[in-house]
Amino acid sequence: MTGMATHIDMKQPILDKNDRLAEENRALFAEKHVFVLNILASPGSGKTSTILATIEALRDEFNIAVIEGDIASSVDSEKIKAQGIAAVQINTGGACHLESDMIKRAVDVLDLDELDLILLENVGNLVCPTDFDLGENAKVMILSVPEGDDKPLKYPGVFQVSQAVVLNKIDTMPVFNFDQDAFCDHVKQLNPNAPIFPLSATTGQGVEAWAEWLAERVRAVQ
Ligand SMILES: Nc1nc2c(ncn2[C@@H]2O[C@H](COP(=O)(O)OP(=O)(O)O)[C@@H](O)[C@H]2O)c(=O)[nH]1
Ligand SMILES: [Mg+2]
Repeated sequence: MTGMATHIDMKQPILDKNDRLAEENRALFAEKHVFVLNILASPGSGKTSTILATIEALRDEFNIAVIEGDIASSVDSEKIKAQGIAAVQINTGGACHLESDMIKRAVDVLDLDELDLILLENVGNLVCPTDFDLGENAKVMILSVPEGDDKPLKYPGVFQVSQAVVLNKIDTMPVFNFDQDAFCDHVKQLNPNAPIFPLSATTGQGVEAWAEWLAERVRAVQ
């Protein structure tokens, strides 16, 4: 029997189930005319800060809710609620990404008839969330200046699946050796069509252009 190998693919059945439920989510979001943005990034890159800045830029035009994915705690959803925005916290209890059944349960507690936009903060991780379709309208990734300009070379998948790339913390550029031209070149090689939005979630610089890109897409599903 030498040379015989049995290959059991554990990943595929999980993805099949995930993709089926993602399609159900997508159909529900389309029926309710709500745009869902899946935000992928490392821990500390500024997902919550960018979500808060985006809310401030768009809350006059759209009704917005947030779904927060974390391994543990409700720290982020409390920050969102403090701004008067509906927020649902998902605790994955260890899993390094959100799956579509978690989103299905989270949107159950939101009034989709009243919403135009749901911002989804995925678990901080540049690898695991990449493979999981949640039924979202778009994936966007955030890379922050302190993480370094080489990250597209090391984590190509997340840059390839994203429809846009936010480069956050540009206010810290003077204290990090971040080569923005090299970063943009790496991103363009992986994903020529994704626009790159350099911004600072804390100073607000560059937020307007990013928010307008998103607003155009939200308007298109109304
Ligand atoms: N200087 C600077 N700090 C930022 C910026 N955005 C976020 N931060 C800080 O980075 C840390 C992590 O931000 P947070 O939004 O919680 O990141 P998350 O873990 O990706 O949700 C916090 O201390 C933020 O204040 C930015 O644009 N500039
Ligand atoms: Mg956060």
